[in-house]
Amino acid sequence: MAEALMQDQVLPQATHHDMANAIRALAMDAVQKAASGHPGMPMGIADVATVLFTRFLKFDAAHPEWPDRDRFVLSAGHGSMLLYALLYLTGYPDMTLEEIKRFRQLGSRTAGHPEYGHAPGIETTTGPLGQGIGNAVGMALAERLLNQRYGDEIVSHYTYCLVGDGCLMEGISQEAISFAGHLKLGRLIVLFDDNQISIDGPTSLAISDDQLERFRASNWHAAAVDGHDPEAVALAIENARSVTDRPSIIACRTVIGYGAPKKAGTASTHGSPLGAEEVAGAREKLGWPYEPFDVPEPVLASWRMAGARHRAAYEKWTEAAGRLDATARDHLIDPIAGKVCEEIARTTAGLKTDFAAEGAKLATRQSSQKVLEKLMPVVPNLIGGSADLTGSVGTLTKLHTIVKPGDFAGNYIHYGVREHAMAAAMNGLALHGGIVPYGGTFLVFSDYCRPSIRLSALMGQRVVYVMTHDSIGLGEDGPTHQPVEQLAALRAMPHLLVMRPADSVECAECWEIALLTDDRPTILVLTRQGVPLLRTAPTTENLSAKGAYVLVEPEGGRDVTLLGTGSEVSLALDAAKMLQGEGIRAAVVSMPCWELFEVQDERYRKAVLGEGPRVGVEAAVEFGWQEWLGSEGAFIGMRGFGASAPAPDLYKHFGITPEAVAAAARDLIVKK
Ligand SMILES: Cc1ncc(C[n+]2csc(CCOP(=O)(O)OP(=O)(O)O)c2C)c(N)n1
Repeated sequence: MAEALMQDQVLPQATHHDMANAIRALAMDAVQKAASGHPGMPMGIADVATVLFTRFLKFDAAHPEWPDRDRFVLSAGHGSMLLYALLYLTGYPDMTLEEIKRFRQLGSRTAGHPEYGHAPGIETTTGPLGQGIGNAVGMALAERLLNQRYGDEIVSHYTYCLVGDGCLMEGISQEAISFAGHLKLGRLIVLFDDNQISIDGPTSLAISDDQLERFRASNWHAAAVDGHDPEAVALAIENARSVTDRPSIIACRTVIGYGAPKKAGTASTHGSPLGAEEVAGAREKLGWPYEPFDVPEPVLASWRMAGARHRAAYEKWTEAAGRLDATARDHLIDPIAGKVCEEIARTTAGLKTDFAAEGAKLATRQSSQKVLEKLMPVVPNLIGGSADLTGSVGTLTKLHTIVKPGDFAGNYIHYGVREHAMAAAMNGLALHGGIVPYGGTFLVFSDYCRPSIRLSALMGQRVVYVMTHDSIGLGEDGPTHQPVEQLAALRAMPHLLVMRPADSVECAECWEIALLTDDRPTILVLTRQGVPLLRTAPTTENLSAKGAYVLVEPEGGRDVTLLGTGSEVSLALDAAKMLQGEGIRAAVVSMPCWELFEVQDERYRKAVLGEGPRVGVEAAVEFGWQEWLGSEGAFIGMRGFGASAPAPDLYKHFGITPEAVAAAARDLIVKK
């Protein structure tokens, strides 16, 4: 009822049709000017978007960072002009008409696909189809988790997600849908642009699913409407909002390129400019006689009213949030703010001392679990989980409680065997604010999450991936489970921190870095097998933060430098001891994080790497090691896939041994 009144306030001057046409016109004009882009989707879904943004979506364009705003995720990111038009029309200050005119140009806020951080109101980066719906599930989950902690006055909002046929064809959508239905995320409402067209033509070329039945089978409320009937759309959204124990999907039947006289309803409107003639024809057909980029004042004013209509709600919220204590308020945006940073550092320092005192041989996955157990009380809203490998990856501690369907008091999520959706949902959790997500699986299955990891990196989100069973060291499960190329592939990804700690002390240091780095994701690459403690006298300084450091410096200068990561650092140490017995002076360097080492100053890097010959050792492929070893160096590692056998046998079989490292060092010294 309250929403209906709002509608009256919003639309005194312009009709729904004109408001929707403003979106259509901006989309076709911007694509036409850029000579590239996707006009069809925004033109087709304009009616639905107008209903959503003028009658339902809780937001205040002047305060885009309002933590309790509804989230709108454009999963079908190719329809970016829809989002840009909406942001401009509703009055987001950074989305000017100039930006719309600079659609897809270098340095504009209006990139080809929506880029998180380019302008407020872009809630996530989308474009790779299906990712947005995964993010939306994470955001809707974040809302429920924080609602449970802060109450309705502070956190109570919806997540709306616009998907196309493409998003629903992607496999990740199945994982996300199934997970959201299981958790009973009633505040998640998916709007499906059911236009039955994709790039190749009609969707019937490739799919004949009953989409709504598919959602219903996963415990969703599902409805279908005519997406060009605003009242029907409004009623469907109203109904969806009243369903509190299930997420909802509304299939909105639309015509792609609506209004284009010849091309509407065809794939030709999907991803190319309509052409001058068709644009002129659309203007006529839609009854939009205005110049390109011209939105007449009454229409713009109505849109601007829509963008400001929740100002009072925003102010009420600000007042309520003002009554929270300052720390709680800060943590609503960033749980690792203020004192928490110091406490993390203090906790990891204490852990390092304890690990050193115990001197135990531990798998780094076990060390990680111990670190987590100590960090849990320090970091509010550190939300853990695993894709059905909880016991193996050490992501659960005795301090955790489990998030259950409809009950969000817990802080540990059983994501099920859904690695891809786990990673996409973690992006959503992080983007929402108020939560630091981490989640675990085996390193080899990073391939199953890679598209979402890439978006964590592109968006600079603090997501911590706990990836264990990191080499042939996992043993008997064999080559399907033994990563060999994943480290290289992950290191190739810009802006991602790949950390492979060598022992418990490094593990504590890497966790500290992961949590204190608020603008990029981290992958913690951890062993299944036990590794000895190497840092027997840990420094208070976080040595892993430099990416690589000298673990052993021989007296009297170096003959050779042995470089290793993770479980192979101890092999390098053993090799150094062997060489020492022969009078060869070998330094040992641990390299837990290449990306951090790369940005150290040249002097430090040179000092660590040494002048002489170098041998690298890592139970993975050589790709990338050339950077550290130079053309003269030697590498001991994997040259192909692994095998099924006990780990010690595999290390011998593949020649990744201290003897092999020592032999390579001798060879290099002789050659020199
Ligand atoms: C993962 C992924 N695969 C392929 C593409 C390329 N692509 C962009 S849009 C699209 C078709 C999408 O069809 P639909 O969702 O129906 O959008 P519409 O045609 O309605 O605009 C494809 C294949 C992509 N962006 N992401």
